[in-house]
Amino acid sequence: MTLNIRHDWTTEEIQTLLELPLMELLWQAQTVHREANPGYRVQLASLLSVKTGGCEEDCAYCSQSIHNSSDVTAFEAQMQVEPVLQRARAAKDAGADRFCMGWAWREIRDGAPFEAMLDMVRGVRGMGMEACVTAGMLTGQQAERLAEAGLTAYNHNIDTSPEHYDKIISTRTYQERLETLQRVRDAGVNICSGGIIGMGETLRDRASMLKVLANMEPHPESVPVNGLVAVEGTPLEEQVPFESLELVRMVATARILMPRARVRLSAGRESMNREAQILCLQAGADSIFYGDVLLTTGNPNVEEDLKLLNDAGVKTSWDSQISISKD
Ligand code: SAM
Ligand code: DTB
Ligand code: SF4
Repeated sequence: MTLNIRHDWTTEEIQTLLELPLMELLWQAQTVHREANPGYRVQLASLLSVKTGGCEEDCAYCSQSIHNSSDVTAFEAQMQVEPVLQRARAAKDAGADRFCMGWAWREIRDGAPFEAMLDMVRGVRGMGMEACVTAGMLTGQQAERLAEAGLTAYNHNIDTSPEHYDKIISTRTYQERLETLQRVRDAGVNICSGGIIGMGETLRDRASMLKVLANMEPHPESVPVNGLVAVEGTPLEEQVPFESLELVRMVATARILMPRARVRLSAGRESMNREAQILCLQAGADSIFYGDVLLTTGNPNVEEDLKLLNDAGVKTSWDSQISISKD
C-alpha cells in the first residue's frame, strides 16, 4: 500500500470516517499505522507545569484561568531553572524521552521568565531529550529564539472546531491560535497541536477540528487527543463524561488523516479503563503522558502505565532503559 498523504480533506469525509463501524475504522487506522510507522514504539512524554494558574484567558475547561473559581494557585511563582532541570533528569531516568513544560500564560513576554524558559529548553536538550513548551501566543522573534535554544516542538492546541470555539473561549480568536502556529512553523520548530473531546461539541465539530489539523501543510508532527477532565470550579464541571470509544474513534481518525504524526493519547486516561487505552494504542496512538500528574490534574501512575504497555506488548522509545521487572 502506498500512503496517501492529503491536505484537502472535507468535513463530510472526516465525519464519515468518525462514523464508520468501529471494527472497520480500527482496521483502516491500523493499516495506515503499520505502513507509516514500522517498528511501532510508544513515546513516553513527561509533563511539568512550570508556571501554574493565574492565566488571563477564559478557557472553559481550564483549572488555571483567573475567570474560573478553580484557579487557586495564582500565588505560585514560576519554577526556577534548576528544579525544572532536576525534574527533567528524573523523568529521563524513569524512561521518558520527551519533556514538556507548561506556562499558564496568555502570551510569552520578553524578560527574565522568557530567558529562564530558554535556559530550560537548552538544559533539557543537553540531556538528550526532546523539549516541548506550551506557553500561549508568541511573536516571530520569540519563536526564533526558542528555535535557536533547540526547542523540538511548541504545543498550541486548537482545542475544538472553529464553529464551537466561542462557546469555550472568548478572550482570543481561532485565527490568533492559527497565527501562533504559523510563527512556530516559520521558525522551524515542530508543531504540536490537537484538541479536546467532551466539551459539548457535535460529531461534526470533531470532524471540523480534525480538518483544520489535517489540512495543514505539512501536518503537525504531533497531535494530542485529550478527553475533557471536568475540573470543579470550571464552567464545564457538569459536562457529561466523554465515552472512551469516542476517544478511540478520534485517535483512529487522526491516524488515518495524518499518517506520520505522533498521535498522543493525552488527558482523560484516568477515566478510561485499561482495555480502552489499549484500543487507543491499537488505533494508532504512539505516545502517552507519563507521570503521576498532567499539569494540575491526575494521570495514571508510572508503574500502572509500564504494566499496561507491557501487557499490551508495546515497546517504548527507550525500552531497554526502563529498569522495573517486566513479568
Ligand atoms: N496556556 C497555554 C495554552 O493554552 O496554549 C498552555 C497550557 S494549556 C493548559 C495546554 C492545553 O491543555 C490546552 O490547550 C488544552 O487543550 C489542554 N487542557 C487544559 N485543561 C484541560 C482539561 N481540563 N481537560 C483536557 N485538556 C485540557
Ligand atoms: C495537551 O494537549 N494536553 C496536555 C499538554 N498538551 C500540555 C495538558 C493536559 C492538561 C490536563 C488538565 C490539567 O492537568 O490541568
Ligand atoms: Fe488554561 Fe492555557 Fe487557557 Fe490559560 S490559555 S486558561 S493556561 S488553557
